[in-house]
Amino acid sequence: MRSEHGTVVTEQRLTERSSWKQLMRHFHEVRGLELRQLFAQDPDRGRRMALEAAGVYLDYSKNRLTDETVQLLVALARECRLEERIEAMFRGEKINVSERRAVLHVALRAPRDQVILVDGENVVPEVHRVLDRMGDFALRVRTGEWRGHTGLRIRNVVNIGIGGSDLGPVMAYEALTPYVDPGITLRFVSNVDGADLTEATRDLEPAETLFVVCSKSWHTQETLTNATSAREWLLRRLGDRSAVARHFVAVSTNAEGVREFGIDTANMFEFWDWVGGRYSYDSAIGLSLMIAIGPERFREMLDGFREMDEHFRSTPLERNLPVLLGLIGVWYANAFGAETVAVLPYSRYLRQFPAYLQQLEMESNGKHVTLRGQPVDYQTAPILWGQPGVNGQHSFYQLFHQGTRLVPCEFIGFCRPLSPLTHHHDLLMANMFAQAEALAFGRSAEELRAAGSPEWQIPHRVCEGNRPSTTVLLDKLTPRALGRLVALYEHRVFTEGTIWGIDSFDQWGVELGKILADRILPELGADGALGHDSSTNELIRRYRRLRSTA
Ligand code: G6Q
Repeated sequence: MRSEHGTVVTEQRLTERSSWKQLMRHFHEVRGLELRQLFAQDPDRGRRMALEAAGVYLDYSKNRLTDETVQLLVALARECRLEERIEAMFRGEKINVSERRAVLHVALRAPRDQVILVDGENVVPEVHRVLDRMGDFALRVRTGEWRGHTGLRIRNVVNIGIGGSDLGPVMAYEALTPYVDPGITLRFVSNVDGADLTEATRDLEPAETLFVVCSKSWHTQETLTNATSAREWLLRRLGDRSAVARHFVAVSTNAEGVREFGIDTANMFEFWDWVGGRYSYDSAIGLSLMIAIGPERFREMLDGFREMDEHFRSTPLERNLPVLLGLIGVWYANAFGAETVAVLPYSRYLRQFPAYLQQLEMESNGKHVTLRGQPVDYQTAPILWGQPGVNGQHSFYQLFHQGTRLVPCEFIGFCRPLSPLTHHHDLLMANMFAQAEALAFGRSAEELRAAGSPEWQIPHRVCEGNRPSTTVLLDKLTPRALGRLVALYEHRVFTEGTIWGIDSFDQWGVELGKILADRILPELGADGALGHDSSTNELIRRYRRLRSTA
């Protein structure tokens, strides 16, 4: 059915759907199946249960599922109207119901000739106008045409922003380090902890530094505080207030706020309310990244996003990579009751990727009510975490292999390295493949005995196996590959959110803390009575005492 805003909304409780009930009955039949057994029964499983599209190879064979599981998951997706929801998003319908907004990050990478209407207006020409302006500005900085107030070339770019205005650019900058212009130093300031700005600017020359202040709303206290302190830092060294115009640019939807702050709106790059913060780094929020890698590389990245968008929109659910990845997420969260998912990139350059995905998944799908505001009676987003593989092997992987919890793992690797030390790459990838194999098949008491293990040690050494994992394999980490990978996960989150029937595009949960912090801030420097709970009151009192003696 359709809501008053024309949005398709779920009308039946997920747990009452026939496909859900069938899936859960099926779970009780297959929950005891062992991956060893499944692979032994079907020697072709590793080839059959893999998909390739838009340059991404997805091997889901080492998951605890059968062909029937996949069929039932797809049937569930159909009953939850996933196909219609995908179309609704691409058509610009207001599927973010709690904020009454369209969700159109896909328009950020649409080709120039595509038409996507929001409230009757085609947004694609605007997207390209801003992209062209960004490209022009990035080139001027990179070539030295845009100079600082004293005439010196810009050598440092500091991105100030938080949450969605930080995590994407940081992640992508780290991921694309080998493509970064070596003449430009890019730093990121997000935390309101003064140490962030102090450390980021410690060794920078103000006359050679450009600040890119990113805030969709231009109301975010952390960002505005950092931007104000950055302006003071600049003016302390350069003196002249007019220097701000050459050293500050803004990325925002709020022109008035930007003007009030003192940044010329001629140096403001816009985006729109239909781009969610955590889905925005391919908008103007990626300006600092574009300065670092250049507009051509940035556009290659957008091409990668678009390839995955097209695959997601046009491929039947059974062969759709983001859909499969999302459905497997639902299978573990709701059937097995897995609390977490570990994302393990075997690439140093993807070290920020788990942190980025954490926001994407947990802020999008960490919800407790359906689109119609009804409490859910099933789990929604898992706790997503992770860090680059190999290092983790020497740390927390022990729990994966022999701990008591089920942690579905997602391995991400590349066939070709970026480092000139190419001989390291085989070792890196051997480890990734070996971990997935070890998790799935383990090592039995018989195998240990045959290998000569002393009997008393065997219980400690046995690895039961049957630990599920999915492997995502790409050719090489390029801007295009990064775009494909990020879009894969964006649409995976969308798929899960659609099954759970929730609004993946709002984030009301972060509001409360902000409101309370605003209330507490003036209390910290005052003496008056406190009206919080006894714990908060006591913490504030103690802070007041020690703060005044500091
Ligand atoms: C992302 C969230 C949130 C947001 C930050 C920064 O989806 O909305 O992380 O990006 O709170 O907001 P501003 O860009 O408005 O400063």
